[in-house]
Amino acid sequence: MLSKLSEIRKQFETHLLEAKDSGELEELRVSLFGKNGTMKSVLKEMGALSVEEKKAIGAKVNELKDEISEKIAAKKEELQRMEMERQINAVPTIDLSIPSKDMQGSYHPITLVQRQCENVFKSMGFVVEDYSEIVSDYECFESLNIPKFHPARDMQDTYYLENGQLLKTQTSAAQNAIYRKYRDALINDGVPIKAIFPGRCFRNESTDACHENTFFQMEGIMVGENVSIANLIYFMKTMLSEVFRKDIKVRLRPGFFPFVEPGFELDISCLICGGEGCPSCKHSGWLELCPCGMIHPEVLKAGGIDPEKYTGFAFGLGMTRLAMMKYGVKDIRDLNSGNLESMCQFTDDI
Ligand code: FA5
Repeated sequence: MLSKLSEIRKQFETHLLEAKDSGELEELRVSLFGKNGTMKSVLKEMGALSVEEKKAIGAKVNELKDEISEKIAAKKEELQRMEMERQINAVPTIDLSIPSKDMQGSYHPITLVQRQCENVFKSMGFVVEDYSEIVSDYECFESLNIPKFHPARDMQDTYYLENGQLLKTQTSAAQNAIYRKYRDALINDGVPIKAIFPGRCFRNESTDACHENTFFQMEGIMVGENVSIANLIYFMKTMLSEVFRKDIKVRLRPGFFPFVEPGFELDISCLICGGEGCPSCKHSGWLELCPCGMIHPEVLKAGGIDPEKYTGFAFGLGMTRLAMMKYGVKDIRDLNSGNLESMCQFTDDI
């Protein structure tokens, strides 16, 4: 019996070495442990042995069974690894630097208007700042003179995170940090703060042709001595004429935002319908594009700037709507659709 077990071991070792894939390995396993397998016949033969012999031989049989099972498992892993390597090596090398024949990339319309606005403001001495999409309640609301009970904080509008932070609802959320970053240069060296900060905003709103729950704004601020509404109007006019490069009709009307006083709404005559009224402008002929105003003294104070000495303006340009108007996109939702065919048709100077 013992010589039979050692013969089985020898045969197994040979076949194990020969197994080239998991199919052959499985065949080997079945030939040993299957219903009519070698190990089964050994167990049957053990019936004829004495009790003492059964004890001694049984231990040897179990030892061999464990040894074979372990070796099969190890071989299986090795074969699977080799198979994976074979598959990886079979993938042809792709040179990602070769331009595609079928499709040439292009900038998204929002990127185009963002770059155009950035260029205009950079040429007028503004710095471009990047800011986090996740902000605190203080940054988005409190530092902006938006009290605890203000509806903008409502769960209906704001996406709150479990840790108490939130997805910024407006690029104004960066104002406080920017004041703090540049106030020393303003106070000590008299350098006015001039910054724009484009970014993605999130609001839990139902969508329509001119509202999305994810959209882009570009905030702009200027703070210094004697900064006035005249400066604000000058920069707004320059930005719009450089971006549109044609005459467009705008209107300025009073608007309320807790962080500016006075506050204005800058509307643009709808370029989709020529001011006649259509779904893109909610049939009013006008589209709210860039609310703005003179920065509220409390907001300057929160940023560590003395409102008795310094004044400033701020604006919050709706970049997604600007892209709609500039490129004649009738429905704002198309801009987030991921439809490459329609989004790749816009080429423009940036
Ligand atoms: C604000 O977000 C203020 N933070 C703007 C501001 C900044 C005012 C500085 C004064 C001083 P409002 O919620 O109106 O304001 O949004 C500003 C612009 O963002 C709108 O005019 C519009 O163009 C765009 N916008 C707002 N909500 C959406 C939306 N759901 N989908 C697309 N664009 C939107």
